[in-house]
Amino acid sequence: MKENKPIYVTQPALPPLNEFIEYLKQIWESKIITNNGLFHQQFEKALADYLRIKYISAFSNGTLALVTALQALRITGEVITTPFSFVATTHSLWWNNIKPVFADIEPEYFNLDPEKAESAITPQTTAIMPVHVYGNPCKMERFQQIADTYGLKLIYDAAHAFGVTVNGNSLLTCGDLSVLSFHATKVFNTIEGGAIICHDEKTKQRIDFLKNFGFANETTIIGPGINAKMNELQAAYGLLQLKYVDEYLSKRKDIAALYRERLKGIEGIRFLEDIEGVKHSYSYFPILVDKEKYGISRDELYEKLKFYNIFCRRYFYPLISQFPSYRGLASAQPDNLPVATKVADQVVCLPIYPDLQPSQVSQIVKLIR
Ligand code: T4K
Repeated sequence: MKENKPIYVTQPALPPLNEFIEYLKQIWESKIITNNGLFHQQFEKALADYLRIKYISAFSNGTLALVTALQALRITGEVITTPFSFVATTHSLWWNNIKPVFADIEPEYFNLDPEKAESAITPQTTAIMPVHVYGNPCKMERFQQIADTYGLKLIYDAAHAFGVTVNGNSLLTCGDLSVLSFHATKVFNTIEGGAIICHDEKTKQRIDFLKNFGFANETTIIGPGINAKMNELQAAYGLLQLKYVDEYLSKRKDIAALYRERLKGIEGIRFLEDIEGVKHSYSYFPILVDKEKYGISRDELYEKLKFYNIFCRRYFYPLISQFPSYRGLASAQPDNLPVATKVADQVVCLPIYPDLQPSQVSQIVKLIR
């Protein structure tokens, strides 16, 4: 039966409106609506506490946070990155006039393969930018080892990894910088938003200057900063969201468990399992469709579900390396990226969000079966 109400790949979790109105009243009262106001300051502190990290700078979105992270570390030349991500990862390099060098991903969790990244290092390489795809942690120890050996910076795109811990430690403590996204489609949203996590006061100060046009004070500009500040409405909304995020994460965990239980044993459908010692974010629920075994292709399944008003997304197809701005690069050629090419052709993300009902999961799985 065709679903009447469309089911989208995600739907933002919103905090109770009446609670938000109380915050809005305070903003209307103070008339401070942006530029490091009280809620912005409180939000950064509350985020640092929640994420168990020391230094965080809130941003208007994750893309500008990525662009600024590269600026903050003065990255130039070539940066090794993954083709299997949202296009903003590589766009942030483009905006900094940095040449992206794509290396292949691992078949298990689809993150940048450290060994392939190491092989791609040239005298022009200054940094590696892996992504914790779907919130699954990269091989962080190995990346750090490579970065230390070759004297490279390590910037993680952690857009999908809000709240993820490994053996109780936040993965945001790894590398030189990590970047979060708080976009509407993310586990934790501030409508639009993002953040950079760093490990010392000086770096945070530089990042804070850069996100505010480069202003160090009224008359000193440290460089060509950008305007990437989070406003007071977003920060207040974010403060409120922090009260509910554990509930959102726990509902997502239950939905993922239900999908796994129901999808088990379908020939040609593969899904990812949790990793021991990792607290996951359940940002996405990707499955891989093996046409030979399943009978129909990923695209045919995607279209079929769409026909029934279930709007999945093929994150991340096409690969970033296939877009016109990047496909001319030597590293973008498919024979350099066999694993990523295969995964991009087989992957589809099923709906997952806190308000998704078990009956809807059953309906989706029934169609897949
Ligand atoms: N790095 C990585 C690894 C990323 O994944 C992203 C963003 C970034 C960096 C950049 O961070 P931001 O600058 O965005 O903070 C979405 C998001 O726009 C994007 O934030 C996200 N990654 C990417 C993976 O997905 P689209 O084009 O698929 O979004 P859209 O508008 O089609 O939304 C998907 C579905 O969600 C819709 O069909 C319905 C639902 N939806 C969406 C919105 C915006 C709602 O129900 N309500 C909403 O307000 O890119």
